[in-house]
Amino acid sequence: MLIQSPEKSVLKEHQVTDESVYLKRRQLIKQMGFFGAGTLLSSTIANTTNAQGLDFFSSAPEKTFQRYPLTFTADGTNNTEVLTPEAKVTSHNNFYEFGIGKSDPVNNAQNFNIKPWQLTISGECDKPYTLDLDDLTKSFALEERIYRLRCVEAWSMVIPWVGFELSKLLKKAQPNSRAKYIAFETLHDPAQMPGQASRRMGGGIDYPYVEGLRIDEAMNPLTLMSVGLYGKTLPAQNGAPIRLVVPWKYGFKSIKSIVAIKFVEHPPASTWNILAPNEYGFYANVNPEVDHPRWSQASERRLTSGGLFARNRIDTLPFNGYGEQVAGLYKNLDLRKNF
Ligand SMILES: Nc1nc2c(c(=O)[nH]1)N[C@H]1C(S)=C(S)[C@@H](COP(=O)(O)O)O[C@H]1N2
Ligand SMILES: [Mo]
Repeated sequence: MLIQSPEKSVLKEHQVTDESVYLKRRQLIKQMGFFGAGTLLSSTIANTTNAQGLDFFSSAPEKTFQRYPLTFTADGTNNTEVLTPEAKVTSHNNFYEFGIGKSDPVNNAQNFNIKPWQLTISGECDKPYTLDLDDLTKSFALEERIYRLRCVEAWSMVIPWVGFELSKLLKKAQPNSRAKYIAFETLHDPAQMPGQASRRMGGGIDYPYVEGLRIDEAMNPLTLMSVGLYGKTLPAQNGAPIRLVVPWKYGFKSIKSIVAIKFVEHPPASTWNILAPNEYGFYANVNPEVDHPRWSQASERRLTSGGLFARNRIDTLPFNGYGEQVAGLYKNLDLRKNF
């Protein structure tokens, strides 16, 4: 397996042009007195401190977050990435458990109760285990990584996630030789998730939402378990308390509100593949050369702070711009057949 350090994808702090939005927010939070002891960001940003008011993180043993910035776009120009404003990231969502409209999740998930939470890691491994809510942020050192998120619907965002590498969680369970794939499952709780209680609201999906990765994809250093964004606990609509982020794949692979991770021998089912196998494959690698049957994947609308009439149409990059880190995983695969 090809492993390259995430440092390879470094985009320097100052190259994220709209960081001012982010920094001003942090400054504001600081002034509001939410920050207590501990270092939130290490290097280039002046030290701010961890949020006392946000017990999710203040209880984490590792208070030093690192920034893992982006690659440049492949054309090699001095193009710079713009962070999608937090308000956009947390109000324009796909989370069909809370409704199929883009603003349904933010409107319908506000009372989502994540206590208690249990994430079980099981299947083909020697040391299955369970993480409670507190463990999700305490068990592994948290990092900040800025990743592009490219939805199969041809829009994209740039999001500063907080989380840890999935590989750390997986290795702790000591997978055995039959562990070839990882199966993920979202919480099933129709009493809390109106989209699970009504087929109309939930888009006709048979819940729980499930997803899967090959084990080498899951072990890739880019693959993140996210417990936060913009330096704070993950909002319900973004998949609280813990979700997957696979930046080189279409967004639907990045399954939210996960309760089960299982090592399995055979390719696991994935929700959108079950629903429309000719439109959504198991791999779902971002690929500008393979169109969706109903629309082009050659370009995307980047959601930024631009107004209603901002065009923000950009070319879509192979593997969403992460080819250097992940193309090797697919050397022997026909990416047209395995879309
Ligand atoms: N459980 C679950 N996970 C999900 C979805 C969903 O409907 N249910 N939508 C997916 C899709 S299509 C996308 S684009 C991303 C969106 O993540 P965001 O709302 O945090 O931007 O979540 C993915 N994870
Ligand atoms: Mo998506």
